[in-house]
Amino acid sequence: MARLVIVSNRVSPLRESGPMAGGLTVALQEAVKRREMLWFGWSGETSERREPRISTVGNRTQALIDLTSQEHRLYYTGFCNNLLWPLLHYRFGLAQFRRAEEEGWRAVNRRFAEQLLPLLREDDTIWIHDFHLFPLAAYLRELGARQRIGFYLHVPFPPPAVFAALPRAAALLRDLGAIDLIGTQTADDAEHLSDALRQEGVNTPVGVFPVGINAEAFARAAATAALRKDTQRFAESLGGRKLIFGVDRMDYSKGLPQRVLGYADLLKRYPQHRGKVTFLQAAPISRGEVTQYRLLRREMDELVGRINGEYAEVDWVPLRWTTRPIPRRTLGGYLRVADIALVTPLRDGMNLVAKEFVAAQPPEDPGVLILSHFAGAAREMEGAVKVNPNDPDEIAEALDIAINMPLAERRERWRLDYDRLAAAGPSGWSRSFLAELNRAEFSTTG
Ligand code: ADQ
Repeated sequence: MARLVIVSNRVSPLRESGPMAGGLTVALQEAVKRREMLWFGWSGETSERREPRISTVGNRTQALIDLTSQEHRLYYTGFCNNLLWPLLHYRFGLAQFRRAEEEGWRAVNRRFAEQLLPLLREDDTIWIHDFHLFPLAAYLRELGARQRIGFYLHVPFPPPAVFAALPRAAALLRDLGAIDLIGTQTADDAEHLSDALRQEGVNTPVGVFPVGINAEAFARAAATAALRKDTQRFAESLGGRKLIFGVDRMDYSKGLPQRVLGYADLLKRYPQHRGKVTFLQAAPISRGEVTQYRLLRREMDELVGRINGEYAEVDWVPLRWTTRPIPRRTLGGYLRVADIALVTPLRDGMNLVAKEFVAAQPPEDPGVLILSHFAGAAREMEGAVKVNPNDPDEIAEALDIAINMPLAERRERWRLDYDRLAAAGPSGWSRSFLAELNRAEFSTTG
């Protein structure tokens, strides 16, 4: 089998097994398990060093490059986080465009291409990940790369009229013509992207490949984690109350303020639940160098303080709030202990937490998933209670329904979603993408 070359902004630690944090690396873990592969990307460090650091464990090689602090500011903080992220999540009101950042972003993509090229073999299959690296395939082709190149977009793609707000959007779309197959999370994303490409006369095929998880392995790990001392101590601290659980990167796409306001509405409109539930929201700080993220943190700190101030009893804290990351082996245990998962992004490519919650639940007494219509996962999770995440009242009503839901209905809903997750198999997503890429017409090399 040909070697697989993965290129992504960040690269997960070089380990042969064991779970890793972060949506993209979690998703890719299964893809790279047995195959010979090279993973190329940014080390996460800034320095003036140019040469990649190359290391190998078993059949996995990784090549990491440092960014200079200027590259980091223009490419990562600037163009990726201040512009593309909000734009792709339908929030162009938050997007800040600066031409110097666009140029810095292109320069880093060109540098990725130049430094990756000498590491390539003729029969490699190249798989590029996410919006950070939109123009990379075009630069690789410019330098003469003739390998098959796939691209996967982990985040949503908005309707073409929204995307057109981006200066030089047309040039970016034409760059995607260098790719042999593009994958998206949902049919909507694929349709939007295909329409935008068609308007520029670009014919790259776009297919739908929803990211999944290894449901059976996650279920086993969660069952083990639930027996650990820290999970047990946490479960005891709930004092028999129902646990509502939210866990996200601290990001404005995740709908956190609306979510805690929804919980406050529950306590106000359904006072019978006061003292009977605890809501734990974990949201580790992410992209702290971006102003919007700092503002969100302040807003959340204030909101949580106000809600607790209003509803707490001397022996009951309604809302537990932590901005510290939860170790992955513990997280599975918390997801198992939770009675309700509150997953309410305003926009999300997929959302793996929704899938992890379903996988972690005990089949004999499963909890309820409350899920935003605007997460890619909503297309697949038919058993979830769906909400419009913009409406705190609707979130409160969904919480009341979930708290009161009879066991038989919980089982029925959970079974529907778990079976679907498990049916995809441990590496269904990457396998189906790579198989399709293999079949894709090899237009670029003729
Ligand atoms: P993310 O935006 O990072 O991913 P998500 O899909 O939910 O979002 O993945 C987050 C991962 O990190 C999950 O595996 C979760 O368990 C873990 N995680 C989240 N909060 C954590 C915490 N407090 N402590 C420890 N672990 C935590 C991007 C896209 C998504 C898409 C994925 C994969 O934005 O829409 O689903 O890529 O394609």
